[in-house]
Amino acid sequence: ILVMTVVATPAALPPPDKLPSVAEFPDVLAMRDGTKITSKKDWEEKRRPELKELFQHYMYGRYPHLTEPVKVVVTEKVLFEDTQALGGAGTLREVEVSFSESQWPKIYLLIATPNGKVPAACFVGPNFGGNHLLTSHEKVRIPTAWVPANYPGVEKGTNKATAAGRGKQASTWPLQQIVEKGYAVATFYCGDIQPDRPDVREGMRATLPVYKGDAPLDETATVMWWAWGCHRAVDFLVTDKSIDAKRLAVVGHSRLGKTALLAGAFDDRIAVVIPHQSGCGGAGPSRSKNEKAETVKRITTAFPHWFCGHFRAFGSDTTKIPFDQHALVAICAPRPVLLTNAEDDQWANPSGQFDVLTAAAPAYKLYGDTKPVADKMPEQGKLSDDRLGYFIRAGKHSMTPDDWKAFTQFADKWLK
Ligand code: GTR
Repeated sequence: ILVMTVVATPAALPPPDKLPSVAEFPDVLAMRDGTKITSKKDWEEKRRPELKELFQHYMYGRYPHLTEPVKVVVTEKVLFEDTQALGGAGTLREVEVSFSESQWPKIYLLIATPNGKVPAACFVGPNFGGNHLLTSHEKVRIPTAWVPANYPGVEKGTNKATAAGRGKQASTWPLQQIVEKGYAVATFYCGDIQPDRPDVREGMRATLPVYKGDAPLDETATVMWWAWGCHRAVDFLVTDKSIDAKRLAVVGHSRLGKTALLAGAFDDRIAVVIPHQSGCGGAGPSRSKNEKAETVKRITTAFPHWFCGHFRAFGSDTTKIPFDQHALVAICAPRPVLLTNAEDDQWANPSGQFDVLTAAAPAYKLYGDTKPVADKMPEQGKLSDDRLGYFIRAGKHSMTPDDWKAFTQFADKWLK
């Protein structure tokens, strides 16, 4: 499988403190020089590339391995396949995906496909602690990479996953429920691409140069690495005959929801984008009116590695950010995006996320959808399945079988 060689051209952009202050969301259709975009053509040729450049430079860091033309060749090996898994409803397998550069870490895709219903539309996304947490199937590989200490079955003091974790988070990616709805699902451990900790040249970050002083302020940050990993999973899925390459939906929860949105924005092969409770740095606005929500200052302090150095520099003055998160949603246009939330999870800013959808709508209108988003936030438990969709349920910060009901219901409209 051979993948693109795009060369990014870092533009001369001012440092964060030299940018003009804009109190509201910057107009998604206005270029930095003030030119207003009125056609799909100019959006695609001018504003969309400008936004992609701005998001790399000021927030997520550069899209990996494009500054030099590097070929990302992916090869795969099936580690196991069980055609009678998931109560007989599906086939479960795990595929080892490796890259052309042999020193790069591998990813391990756990794939469930609905028996008798292939090629199937497929949900794809990273998981937090390893594939083995999502099923008790004993063939599923235990990660060997660093895993966070607070996950089930992780050995004390060593950050090593063990078999004691098998199936302990099965409700977060309910494989059987998904295949019973006729969908395939593919997931991988995010830490195989990039372990979730700062300042260590490990995972894919080990492929970056080591600097004597500080790293460049637009160096690829962890959320961008994870999004890149999603794209590498997509590289495999589009070649697999049990998957319908035209019907892929990217899903992720929380920090991995931020990842899902970025992955969708930067890869047009992804047909539907579902960031779940993604909050600040994802579908939550940086210019927030919700006082209970996480702020840019807070997130860049607590998780300095998720975003690039420039983003940290905005600190408490988010008015200088030359975009807001509506622009990341807009980059996905005209592809459907579903933002899902929970009432008790104000930290992820559910109402701010609805504002983000509304502010992204002008880009979608360029594609002829005259009403891409609901007039107001839908009531609890009721899916708004517009092209810019929204769902909020009761309860807390988690990804549950009920959330997956909303995801598959949205997919029933946009991927069937
Ligand atoms: C929190 C963080 C959120 C969200 C969450 C998660 O601590 O503040 O932005 O990413 O972690 O990933 O569960």
